Amino acid sequence: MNIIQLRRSRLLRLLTVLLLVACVLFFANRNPVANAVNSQNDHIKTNSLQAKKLSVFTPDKMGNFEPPVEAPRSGPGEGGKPHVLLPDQRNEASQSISEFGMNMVVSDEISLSRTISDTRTPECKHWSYPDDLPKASVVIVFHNEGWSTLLRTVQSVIDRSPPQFLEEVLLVDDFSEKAHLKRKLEDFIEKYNGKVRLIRNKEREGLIRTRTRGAEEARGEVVLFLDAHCEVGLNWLPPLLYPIYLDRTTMTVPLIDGIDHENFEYRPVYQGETNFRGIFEWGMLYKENEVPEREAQTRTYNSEPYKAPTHAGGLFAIDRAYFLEIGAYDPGLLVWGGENFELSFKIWQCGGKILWVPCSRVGHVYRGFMPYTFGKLAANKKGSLITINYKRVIEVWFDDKYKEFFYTREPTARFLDMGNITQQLEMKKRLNCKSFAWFMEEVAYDVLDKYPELPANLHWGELRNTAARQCLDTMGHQPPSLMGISHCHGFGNNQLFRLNKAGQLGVGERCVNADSQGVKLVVCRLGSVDGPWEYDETSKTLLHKVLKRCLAVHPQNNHLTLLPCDTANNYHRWEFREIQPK
Ligand SMILES: *[C@@H]1O[C@H](CO)[C@@H](O)[C@H](O)[C@H]1NC(C)=O
Ligand SMILES: [Mn+2]
Repeated sequence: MNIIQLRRSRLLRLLTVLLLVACVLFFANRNPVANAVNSQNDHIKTNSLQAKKLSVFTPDKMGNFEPPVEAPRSGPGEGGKPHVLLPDQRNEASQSISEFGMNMVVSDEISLSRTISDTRTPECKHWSYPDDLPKASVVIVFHNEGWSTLLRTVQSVIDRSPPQFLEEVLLVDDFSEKAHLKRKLEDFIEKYNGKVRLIRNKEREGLIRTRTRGAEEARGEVVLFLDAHCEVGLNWLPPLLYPIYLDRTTMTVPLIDGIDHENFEYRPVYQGETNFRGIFEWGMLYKENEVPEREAQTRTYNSEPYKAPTHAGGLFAIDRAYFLEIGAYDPGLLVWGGENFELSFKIWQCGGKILWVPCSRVGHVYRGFMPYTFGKLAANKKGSLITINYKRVIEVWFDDKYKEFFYTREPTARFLDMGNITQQLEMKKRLNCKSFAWFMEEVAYDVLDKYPELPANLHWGELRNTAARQCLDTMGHQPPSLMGISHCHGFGNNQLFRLNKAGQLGVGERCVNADSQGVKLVVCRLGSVDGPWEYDETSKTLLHKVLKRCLAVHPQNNHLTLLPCDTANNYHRWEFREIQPK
C-alpha cells in the first residue's frame, strides 16, 4: 500500500465511523426515551458528542413521569374545590385577610397535601422526557408569609416532583417578624430530612435581592423560583427542566393557574387551548397577548413550549450558573417591580431565550393587596420605587427611540434618580448584547400591534379649571366610569394627564373620552394612540372634535360636563401644569 492508498483507506474508515455515529445520533434523537435504557446512548454522551435525548409524544401511551391517577379524596378544598367556612368564623377570616391579603382561616383548614384539578391540555399527559434532566433547587423567598400557604407550597413541590430532579427546596426568609416563621418553622422542616433548607437575611433586602441571594446559595444545577403561596401542578417539573437541559441559556416559565385568595379554589386562568405570552405596554405595565401565528406555527403540538418576550416575574426556572453569569438581577433595582423586564430583556438581547411551557402549571394566590410595607427600603426615594426601577431598566436596555415612548407615557420618570447604571451598561457591552430594535423585530413583534409607537405629548400635568380652581380627576374609579373634578393635589395617579399630538388624552394606561352620559374614563382602544381632543393654546379650551363640544365645569352645579364651546368663559378654560415628583 502506498501512502495515498493508506490515506484513502483511513479516510474511508473515518467516513464509515462518522456515518455510524451520525446514524446512532439520528435514531437516538428519534426515539430518545426508548434509548434511555440503551447503553449506546451513555457511550455517546461520554464521548463528549453531547447527544441530548429528546422528549417524545406518544398519543397512545402515558408519558414516563406522569403520576398515577389519584383516588378522589374528600375534605376541605380537595380536588381544588373552594372551601367555605362556617358563619361564626367570619370575623377571624376577615382579620386574616387584612393581615395576610388572603383568607388564612380557609387555608389552614385545607390539607397541605390536598389534591387539585389537572388544568393541563390533555396532550401533556403523553409527553415523555429524558431521564437525565438537571436537578433543581426550588427557591422560595418569603416575608411575613402565612403558615399554611408557605408550607403547602413546599409540600406540593415535594409531592409532585420526581425526587431525582429535586435537589432541595430552599426557603429564603427576607427578615420576617412573625413568630410562626421562627423556631416553629425550623422544627417543622426537619421532617423533610434535609430536602428543605432555610436561610435568613440579616436585614430586609426586598424580593429582588433576596432571590439573587437564593440563587447564590442554591445547590442545584437549575434554580426554580416560586412565590411563597403556590401549589405546583401535576407533573410540573420535567417540562420546565427539559428546555434548559437542551440549552442552558433558556429560561422556562410555567403557566400560572389561579388560587382564589378567599376560598382557595384552584382554577385555570387561561381557558381552553389558546396560549398566551407576556408582553408590555410603554408605561412598562405587564400585559399578556395571544401567541401570534408567527410563533405558534414554529411548533408541531400546541402543548409544546413557545417563545415569549417576557414573564410575570414570580415563577420561572433558569440554569443557576447562567443566571449568575448574566449578573442575576441588577443589584440596583429596589425591592420589587421591573425585575421581570430587566431579566427578560437581558436574556433575549444577550443571546438567551424565554420559553413558556404549557405542560407545566403552577397555581398562585393572587392577593387583593400587598399586606406589608417596604419599611426603610423605601426611605429617601422620591417618586414610586417601581417607576424608578422601570427607568433603570429602560435606560439600560432600550434604544433611544423606545426610551422616548416610556417618557411620553410616564413623563414624571424623567425627574427620578435611577442611581448609577455604569456597571449595567458595561456588562451589556461585555456580553455583546443586541439592540432593543432587534428584540422588537425578532421577539416582541406583537407589542407594536397592541401598543403602537407613541406620538409625543403636547402637554402633560394636572389639568386645572380656571373658574372652579379644581382639577380633572378619575376619582379613583375603574373604567368605564364617569370622571369628575376635585381639589388639585399634584403628584399621584388620578390627576396626571397627557395630551398627545394625535388627540389622545391619557391618564396612566387609561384614556379620557365622552358620550351623552358625560366625560368618561375608558380603556384605551388597543392598537391605537389617537383620540378626539384638541387643545386651543389661546383660549385654553379643550374641544371634543366628534361631539363638537368643550370640556367644561357647569357654572350652576360645579359638575364636570361638555358644553358648546365658549372661549371667553372661564368655566371652559383648562390649564396644564407639569408636576414633579415630591
Ligand atoms: C458610577 O459607577 C462607576 C463604576 O461602577 C464609577 O466609576 C462612577 O464614578 C460612578 N458614577 C457616579 C456618578 O457615581
Ligand atoms: Mn405572589
